[in-house]
Amino acid sequence: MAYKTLIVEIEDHIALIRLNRPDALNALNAELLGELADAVTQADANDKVRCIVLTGSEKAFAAGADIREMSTKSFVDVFSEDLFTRETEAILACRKPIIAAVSGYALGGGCELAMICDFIIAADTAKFGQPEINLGVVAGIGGTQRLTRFVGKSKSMDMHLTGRFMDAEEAERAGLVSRVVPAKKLMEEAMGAAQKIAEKSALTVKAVKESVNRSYETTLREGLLFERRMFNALFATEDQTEGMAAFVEKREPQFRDK
Ligand code: DAK
Repeated sequence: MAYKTLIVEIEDHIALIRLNRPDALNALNAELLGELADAVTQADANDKVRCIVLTGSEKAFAAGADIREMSTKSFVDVFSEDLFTRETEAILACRKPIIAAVSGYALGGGCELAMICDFIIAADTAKFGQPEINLGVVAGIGGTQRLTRFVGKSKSMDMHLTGRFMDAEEAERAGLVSRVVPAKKLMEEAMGAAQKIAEKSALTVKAVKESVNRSYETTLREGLLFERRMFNALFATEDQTEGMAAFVEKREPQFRDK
């Protein structure tokens, strides 16, 4: 499907989704989020895709929800529409890994979108922030909850209450991003990480994603039980037999997703 606000390319088992509203610094409007939910759902259903990379432009991953589009809405509008909920739920439902490759601004909904992804690789030019307070609102796509879990209460409060931006170095120190690389190397690094994931067993990749995400949803005791059961269950797969045999035989494993 051709999109108006996205560029999607699928190559070597990786779906690269690029947000493409350059005139608005990739601000998230209803059209873009609808298209993004569709693109992620399609990639999840496509057997050729094993990993997804989500990126923006050099200047902006996304500068937030589209303030112009939101500015005329009433309580009744946002409550009735349940603004952005369906779209973000669709992205969260994706069982394949999604890497956010962030260059430039990731603000408000843009920062929240990056946090919805499975991990964030940042260019050294990246700037993260939750400046909704300057607009008289709070974050609305999970920012108060997810940022707090990533960076802790103190820094999350600081970001949400002052609206200040955090640079890539601080974001890495705080645990928001997994790696920081020079801007020129961002896509090479993100695609390289996606390629590595694409070489693994797709079954095990899904198991890892479910298990790590479980740590956000449940108690430690329940999470540990879930992990143990997942570990046990993988012994029913050919890929576990192959992975361990390959190690013992000192060769590369040939995973078949079985
Ligand atoms: N929305 C709409 N347009 C935006 C935009 C945004 N968030 N950010 C930038 N633009 C547009 C600018 O209006 C400008 O358009 P023109 O005037 O050229 O037509 C163009 O992009 C270039 O921006 P600037 O000229 O401002 O560029 P600068 O380099 O000078 O500044 C900046 C870059 C990122 C610092 C600045 O644009 C900025 O402060 N942008 C707004 C950042 C922001 O406040 N983001 C948070 C938005 S609020 C909810 C769901 C979601 C949310 C809330 C509730 N529910 C489900 C309940 C989320 C809220 C948000 O994200």
